[in-house]
Amino acid sequence: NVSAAAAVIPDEIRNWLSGPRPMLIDGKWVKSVSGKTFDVFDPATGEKIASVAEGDAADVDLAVAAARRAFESGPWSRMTPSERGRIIHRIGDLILDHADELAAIESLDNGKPKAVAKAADVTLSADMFHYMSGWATKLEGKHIPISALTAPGMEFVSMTRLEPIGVVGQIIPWNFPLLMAAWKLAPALTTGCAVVLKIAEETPLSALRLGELLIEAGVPDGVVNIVPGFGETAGAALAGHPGVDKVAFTGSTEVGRLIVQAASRDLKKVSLELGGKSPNIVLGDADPEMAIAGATAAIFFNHGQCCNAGSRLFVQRNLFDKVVEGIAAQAEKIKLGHGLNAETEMGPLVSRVQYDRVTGLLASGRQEGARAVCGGEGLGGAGYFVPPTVLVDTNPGMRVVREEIFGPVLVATPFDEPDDALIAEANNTIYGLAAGVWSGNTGRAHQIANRLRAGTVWINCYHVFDAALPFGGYKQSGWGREMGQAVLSNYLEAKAITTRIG
Ligand code: TXE
Repeated sequence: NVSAAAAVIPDEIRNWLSGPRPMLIDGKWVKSVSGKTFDVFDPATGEKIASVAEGDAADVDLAVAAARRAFESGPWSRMTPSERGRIIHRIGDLILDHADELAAIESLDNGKPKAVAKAADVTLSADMFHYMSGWATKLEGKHIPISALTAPGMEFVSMTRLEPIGVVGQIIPWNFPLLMAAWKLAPALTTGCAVVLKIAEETPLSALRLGELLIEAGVPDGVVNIVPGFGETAGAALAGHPGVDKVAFTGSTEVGRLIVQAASRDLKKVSLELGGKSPNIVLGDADPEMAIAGATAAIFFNHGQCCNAGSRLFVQRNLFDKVVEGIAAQAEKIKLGHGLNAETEMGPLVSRVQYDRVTGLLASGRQEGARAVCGGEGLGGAGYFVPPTVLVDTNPGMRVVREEIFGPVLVATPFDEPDDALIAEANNTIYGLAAGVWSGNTGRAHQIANRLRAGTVWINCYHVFDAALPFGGYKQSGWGREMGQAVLSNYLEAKAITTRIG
């Protein structure tokens, strides 16, 4: 079910990609200090589509210095909250004005269908800036009555003031390149921080285009610096840079540990959004058609390359065959192809490395005795296509059950009763990012939701994201929360000020 049609790259994007794309430092588009560039590939064909300035430690130094200047003495720190909020809101407007172009860039670079990029990635990115812009004027401290036991007879007024944490290093992955940039930049800008953003080497293009829109919106020079480059060079330099006050990272749990080590030298603040192996539980009283459609989307959306993908399906035995066959039937109808082709419903994985990782895990599943109800092997050829796969006959020790696959691969297991053993199995993972529960009995679903060790639980739905809702992980899925009011504390320091009044 793969469409062979060649993709047509829109002229404006072809022109934009015709020369090496520079990086953004101190409001200017510049080459890397080393003069080096790296190539970017279309994952549907394996062909080179662009070359991009390759940042490393020297560029990170310049970017951090620019951010420090902008934070300490630039117009940003003197701007009123309302002025800052208006600029952030304008970024959201500009993203919507350029929705079609951004979706096409995202599709070409990451592989996801353009219609999905437009409806999800671009729409949610704009909304993140719009939502966050409102908080710029609402970062309120408190007046706090104190007892001052060590100063009897004296009177005080005490208050807290919320201040930006300073210069922030942000490192993002390739699965939602524009949206991850928005999730990171919007709250940092709202709180008045200055940023160095290290974008993923697989997918640098949409965030570089976003950088142009930030300047157009009126973000002053140096407030946002965007450095494309590799993890071990640019990323590591940023995570350990003494001029950075806080590091915010989204990516693998393994690299999350390296970030913590690098940041620990000068005890930088760190927030992490890491991997997942999320349980999706279908109770015997669920509406089977709703559960089939929901579980299909839960795993196959974005080709399974979602940290919150519903990748471990537990179905009560009376519905197990029906639900698994239903998901497999839907999976077999999904049209694979180039993301820029209108009929494509699922694109390729992002890179050769990811293709090898996912197909390697599929091979381990086969060797350990898992059975593929549909899919099961990569398609080979120049593009990185893996068909939607459902595995059964698994056991809790298998690698495909334990490890985050980050591809379109579901493992499905039956259970007899929604009892303690089911909850224990659902929670039997080092991760704790998300979970789903499908049931006709909402009270029962809530009782299960309360016992799942995960930062997000969806009941009779999945992948419902909103800029107003906090998102993040329990256990090894991370530290802190993205989005909502909760993310603001990642970027703020609270200062207590006490004044003697008598
Ligand atoms: O992630 P990395 P990769 C998971 C998923 C996937 C696996 C590997 O399971 O299969 O990770 O993907 C930068 N210091 N997720 O290898 O390496 C890197 O340049 C500083 C889950 O692509 O974690 C990129 O910008 N930075 C995840 C970013 O880290 C470093 C999304 C993420 O890359 C670095 C992506 C270093 N030493 C993958 N090494 C999610 N939570 O959504 C790399 N980087």
